[in-house]
Amino acid sequence: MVSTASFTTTKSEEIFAAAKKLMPGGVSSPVRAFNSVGGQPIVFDHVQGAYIWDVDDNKYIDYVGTWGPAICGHAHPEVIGALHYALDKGTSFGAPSLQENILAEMVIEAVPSIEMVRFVNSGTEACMSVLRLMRAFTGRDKIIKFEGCYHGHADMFLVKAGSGVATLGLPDSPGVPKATTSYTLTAPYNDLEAVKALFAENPGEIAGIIIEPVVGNSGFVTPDAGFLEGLRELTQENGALLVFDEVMTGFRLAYGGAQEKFGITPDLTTLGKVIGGGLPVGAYGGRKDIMEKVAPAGPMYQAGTLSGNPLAMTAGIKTLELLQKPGTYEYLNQITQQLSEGLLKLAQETGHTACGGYIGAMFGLFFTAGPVHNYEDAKKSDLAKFSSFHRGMLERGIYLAPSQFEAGFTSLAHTQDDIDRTLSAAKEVFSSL
Ligand code: KE4
Repeated sequence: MVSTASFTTTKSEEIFAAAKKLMPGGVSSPVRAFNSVGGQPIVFDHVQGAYIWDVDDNKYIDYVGTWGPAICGHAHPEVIGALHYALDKGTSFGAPSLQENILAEMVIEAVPSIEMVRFVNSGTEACMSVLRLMRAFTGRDKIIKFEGCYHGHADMFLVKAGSGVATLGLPDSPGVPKATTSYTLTAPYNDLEAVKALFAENPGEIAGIIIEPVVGNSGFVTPDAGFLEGLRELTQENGALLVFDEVMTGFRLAYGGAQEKFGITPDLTTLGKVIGGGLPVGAYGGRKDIMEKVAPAGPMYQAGTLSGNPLAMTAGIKTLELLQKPGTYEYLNQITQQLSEGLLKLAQETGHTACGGYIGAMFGLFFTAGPVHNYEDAKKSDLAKFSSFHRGMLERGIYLAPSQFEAGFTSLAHTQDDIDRTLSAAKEVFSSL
């Protein structure tokens, strides 16, 4: 156990101070700046398995996992080994490669809705491309998203978005023309009546719905019974498409993602994070009749210099091979259940009001009685207490997502001892709050 007295972040402070002069907020992505939890962001030196070492040589048990990709553990020797081999053959071709076929076959075989797939370089790119495809296929312009869900930073999604937008308390983002978001309709998560009303108010104009089937960007929020099924029926009744944004849940809740877990088949799915094994990959895929609209098979244009690059494909292939091993999701579910239920039990035993849960290798905790059904509920939780909890855990060598509006991630590298150590740190912190 790290002793809080010895916890120093001198080098992190120096490096981060310099970073702020070079890059906006000192980061390459806003949530990393710790703005919502306060205190000194940790500058990483290296990662391995379930662990992080910072530039001051503090070691942490990591529950962010670079926001999802590290589900097999950081720097998995088999992924690194495969990359060394691939590196000697070049870093990018800008031309077809066998690796793209292999990863495409694995994704198609794994994800129930995907008959054909296109690789891109991020979840944002996957979501913005799938939005264009929804519109191209239906000939309609309007879409429905849910408050507190995050589908990357493309203009049309920056409406009541979650993740870093929520973390920074941004109403939305400047620089996004009203015209761009005028076709983006929103509803509260888990509110089927609100969605029905939107279809009634916009007959024949809604291309489809895009949703996080389990939300990780308002904190961890699960769909109420019947909600996803209701969306599937509503979209079919209205000639609209249903898109599951599984950038976060894909290969994390089950090998076939949330759609396998819940038995709902969307028309299109977006992926990212895990399928890149830590290198930049996003993907969108689904029904063949829809995907064949995508250039050059069809007229809907989307392109990318580094899309499908052999290094990222290699890391993705090896990662999915590792996830295919028998017992993977039973293990992930078991350790995540122990962690999630252990945190809730300790919070309540130490007099804190808390709620939360887990599915597969994803979990969340709110300081409120709950249940948290949507973003409005999440915002009512005790954000100040979350910040103190985050800081206390960090000082004890436990690295949690630096925002209440994010989810936590476990990996195959987390051991029983890691979970036990995390819970004993949490007991100390809860008792100190
Ligand atoms: P990227 O462009 O960051 O690869 O993916 C965007 C995205 C799309 N859809 C969902 C459901 C997502 O969770 C994300 C990105 N997730 C955030 C964490 N909540 C990435 C971390 C960050 O923004 O720094």
